[in-house]
Amino acid sequence: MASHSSCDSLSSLDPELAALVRREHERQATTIDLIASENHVSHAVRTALATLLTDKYAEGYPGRRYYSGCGVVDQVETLAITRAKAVFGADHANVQPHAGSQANFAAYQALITPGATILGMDRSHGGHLTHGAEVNFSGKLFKVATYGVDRVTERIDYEQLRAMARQHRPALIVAGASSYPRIIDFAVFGDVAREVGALLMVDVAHIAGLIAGGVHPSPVPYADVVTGTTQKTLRGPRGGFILCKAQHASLIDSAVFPGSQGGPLMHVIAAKAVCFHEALQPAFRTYAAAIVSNARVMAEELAAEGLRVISGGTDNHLALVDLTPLDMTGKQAQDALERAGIIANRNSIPFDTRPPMVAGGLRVGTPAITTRGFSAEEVRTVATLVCRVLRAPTSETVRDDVHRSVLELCARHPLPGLD
Ligand code: DSN
Repeated sequence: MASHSSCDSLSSLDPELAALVRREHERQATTIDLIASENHVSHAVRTALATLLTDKYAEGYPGRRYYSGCGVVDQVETLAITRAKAVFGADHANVQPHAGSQANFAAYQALITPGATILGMDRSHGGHLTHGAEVNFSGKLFKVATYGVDRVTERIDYEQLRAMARQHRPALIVAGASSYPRIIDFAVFGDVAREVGALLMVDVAHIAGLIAGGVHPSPVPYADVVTGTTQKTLRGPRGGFILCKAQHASLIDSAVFPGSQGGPLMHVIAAKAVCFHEALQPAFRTYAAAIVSNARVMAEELAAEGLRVISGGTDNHLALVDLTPLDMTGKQAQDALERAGIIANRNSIPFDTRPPMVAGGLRVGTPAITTRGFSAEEVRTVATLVCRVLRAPTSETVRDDVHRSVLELCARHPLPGLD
């Protein structure tokens, strides 16, 4: 275990921290991770993250830096940019955003001004904080109108989207979600944006890997700007990126630096380059397809066990469960599952009556367990374990029984990328 934790040199220098890293390794190795936004990176990504590229200040962009000594990191960043463009077929890529929120902040800054109206997906229907939530900068800086899902189908109500766009005439429409289990029709978003003279930004943070792997349609042909993160389905380091059409390139670059960030994290950009390289390999298409088929199996089994799955299933990497028929909150479900060794998160569901900290739903995703190599049959077993816990959240017998099964499954699938 110790050597796998990349912690050997830390052990003597900083035993306190090394012990914490080991504990986190142990936790990940012995639990089943169903958090839809998490994944396990490859050894190559982790190696790039741990390089001395972290030492270098490189404000600016390749060939136009503010400090000297940037010849090598220029090539690192250019490699990441070239690969990102190849993965997504984009005109331009900026790989400097430290995270998805920073990518979104920069995109807004490039495209619109404070006080402008944005039209984004309601957070309880699946939208992200940065798509206009009032507690977030996006809700404070902009006037916000929202669209959501249809009450019956629980799929995006594209007619409502069009009606809201006509009514509010937003400067920018934001597509993309954190907890929406269905394919998003970016062509319709593009059409609505054109009709009302709005720009279109698509946040693909969750589905970037599915797009790269060819199992979700790409927004690149329709969107002015696409933002994303590398750590979720794309299975790279924590970080953001922005893709855009050529005409927005200079505004996007200026909005990232100097507009909203200082020196780029060159070690993370190096790891992004590795991640984009991995995403270009044929094996990544197989991985992306397996994420989706595993999520389908998960949703089917949860439904077969009698749970209400929002929208009746999934087309992507996640499923959402409505816990109200079980008279249980998302928080209670999350805590009960964690006690049994299953890590998932409470989540608001469409038309939720509970606050987000409590929430009426549970979000489950398959990127991490697919990376660990869980077969469809094992995913089915995981779903039945989830159901057992949700049906008897306070039973110690069920908890112990499920925990034993979790440990057996985890033992069969060691954490990847640690050799
Ligand atoms: N925290 C991410 C998620 O879990 O979806 C979104 O930022």
